[in-house]
Amino acid sequence: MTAAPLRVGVIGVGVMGTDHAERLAHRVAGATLVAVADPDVGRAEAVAAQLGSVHAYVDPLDLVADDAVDAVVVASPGAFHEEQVVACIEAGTYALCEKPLTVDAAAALRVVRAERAAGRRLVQVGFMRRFDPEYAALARLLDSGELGRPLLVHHVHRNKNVADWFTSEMVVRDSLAHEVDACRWLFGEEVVEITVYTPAGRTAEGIVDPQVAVLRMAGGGIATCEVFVRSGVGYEVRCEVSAERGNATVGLGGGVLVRAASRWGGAVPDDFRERFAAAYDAEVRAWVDACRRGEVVGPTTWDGYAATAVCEAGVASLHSGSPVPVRLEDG
Ligand code: ISE
Repeated sequence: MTAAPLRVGVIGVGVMGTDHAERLAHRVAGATLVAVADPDVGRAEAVAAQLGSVHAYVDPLDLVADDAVDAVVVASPGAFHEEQVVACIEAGTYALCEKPLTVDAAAALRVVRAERAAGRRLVQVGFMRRFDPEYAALARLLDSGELGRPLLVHHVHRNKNVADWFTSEMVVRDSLAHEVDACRWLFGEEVVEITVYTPAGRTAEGIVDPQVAVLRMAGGGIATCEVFVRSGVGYEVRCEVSAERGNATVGLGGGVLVRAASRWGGAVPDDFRERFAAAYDAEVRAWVDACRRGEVVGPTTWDGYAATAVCEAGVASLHSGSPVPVRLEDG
């Protein structure tokens, strides 16, 4: 581990980028936020001014080229990730790329190949659930073999609401992407087929919502994933695994569950920044610590590619209503 702090730049200071910039500025030991970039120069300057002596860039590639930047968090919209992450790889700069790695599978595969050509890992993909204490405990429990082989996984993923520019395809690519990664991680296998079902005739404010995806895993396991982005309730993420010798559930917590006055329940957080605050902190801390040791940990570009490929097939299934096979290309 080097004694010097890791000098980090953040590309894209929308909701998630600003959250990461604040985290890096205030809550991650061993990291210093040195730069932000956003095409909205007013926004970049406002975040920079608020967080100390931080340089504001308009062009993200100028941030990557800055010698004072050791590592980059890529939190721009997914359509820009390929160019920005590949620029980091070519500069030999560590990157933590928010999910999805890219919007389409061909682009994700190009990122996998660019990193392979560099000859070493430089990219961590931001599937933060792997750093959530409850999910991590669930993965360890499954790894221990105590419950035997996982057979079924049931996911619930509900947002209170989403922006008016959110589309039906984004329910798959942006939201379901988390469940796809969680399934690959918990089963330890690739997804071989996806079917996306929708309640007949229901669209809400122009998008097909909720959606239910059924994933078939290479080893025969099955996952069901409800994604409901305008549930109106709050942010709810749960996962239940049925295995050969028992089952396990995470995501019911969120603090103390009260049983009183014929009522059972607790608080429901409003959004993912609150629900997964500890996971995001742990994810970014793990990334910073690894970069300072000269390593990269966590989800790989291959994980990012596989999730994107499954979601691409999911979008095809959303449109056709039929199962769509997933075929991963050799990286
Ligand atoms: C958003 O991009 C996220 O990553 C959140 O975790 C997810 O819950 C939300 O549905 C996505 O839009």
